[in-house]
Amino acid sequence: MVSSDVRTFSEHLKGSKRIMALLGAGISAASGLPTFRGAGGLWRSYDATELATPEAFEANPDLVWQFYSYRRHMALNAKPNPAHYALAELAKRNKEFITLTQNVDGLSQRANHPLDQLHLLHGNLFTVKCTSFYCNYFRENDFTDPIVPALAIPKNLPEPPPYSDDKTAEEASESLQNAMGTGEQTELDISDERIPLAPLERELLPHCPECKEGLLRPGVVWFGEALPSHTLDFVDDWMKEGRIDLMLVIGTSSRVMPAAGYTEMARSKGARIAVVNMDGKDTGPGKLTSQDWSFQGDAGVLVPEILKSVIGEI
Ligand code: BJW
Repeated sequence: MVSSDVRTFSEHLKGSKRIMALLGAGISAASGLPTFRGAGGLWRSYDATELATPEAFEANPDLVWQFYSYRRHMALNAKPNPAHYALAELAKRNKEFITLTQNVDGLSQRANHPLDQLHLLHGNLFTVKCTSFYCNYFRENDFTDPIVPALAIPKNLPEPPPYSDDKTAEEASESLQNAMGTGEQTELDISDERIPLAPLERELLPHCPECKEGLLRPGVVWFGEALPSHTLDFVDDWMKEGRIDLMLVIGTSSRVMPAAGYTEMARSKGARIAVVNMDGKDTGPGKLTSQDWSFQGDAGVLVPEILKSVIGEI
């Protein structure tokens, strides 16, 4: 039977050198970012994974950009949580620990996770690249929000004061300006399908500054696209280098390949597996054994707790 005993896990962790972690959207749930397949996995009426395809972008670039503009905005306004900091601390103390993240939100980077030990399997929301076949333009670390004015998240403007017979148009306009200046302007939640979204003309979407023709797209890996070859090669080489002591699988439904396949590959190199997940059934493609651990609950709470014997208090 799979264990949930922190004491035996801590003993194994203290003796482990070559450790690999696979992260998924659940680690950022405690930072307020929605996952793909759980609650919040719907964006407007769309399954979030339906928008993460080249076909969706081809058919509806404005909708897909609105989805990603919203995600960029959410990620920029979120903060790393104790799980991101705990893994960053483990990486600083153990140079043989590598993390493979499927997340594109930049929260591990913002927790100062050493970058040479953090490998992005599915790209980054803050990279953009040209979609033109002939152009290789890309830009990293673009944190402009909104990336173009047309993709701004609309504000919830106060009701305009009604025109009345005793007000001129100028007076009415002035009092509207005043109301907008002083009133609380909250952002609209554009994931809510009741909020109308205007279709955007193609020319208002981000365009390539180099070839001037291609649309820019988010630098993430969509279904059917290859993961970055330098990352896959690095992971393959690292795995071949020797026995693996421990594999941490944190906040992922382990449904998406090839990422999910790393857990069983690590097992075949000797690793014992520790899963941290809100859902006790999301334990990966293989079966956990009595040598493994499953910790059910919020990664934001559990990850610092299970790593405490090595990293101390976060
Ligand atoms: C908590 C929590 C809390 C909640 N605390 N836990 C082999 C077999 C079958 C199919 C394939 C195969 N190989 C390839 C495929 C096809 C496909 C695939 O895997 N399909 C499956 C769905 C069947 N794979 C691909 O297409 C990949 N490409 C590829 O293989 O290319 C081959 C190729 C080679 C050469 C040339 C061309 C092609 C690409 C996959 C790309 C995935 N992209 C996305 C979008 C990224 C951009 C974006 O963010 O928008 O990546 S889809 C989405 O899923 C995203 C995620 O990174 C990924 C994984 O999701 P994740 O992180 O696991 O999230 P959830 O929501 O699923 O789970 C959250 C978990 O957290 C749950 O378990 C919760 O319980 C838990 N949780 N709160 C702890 N507080």
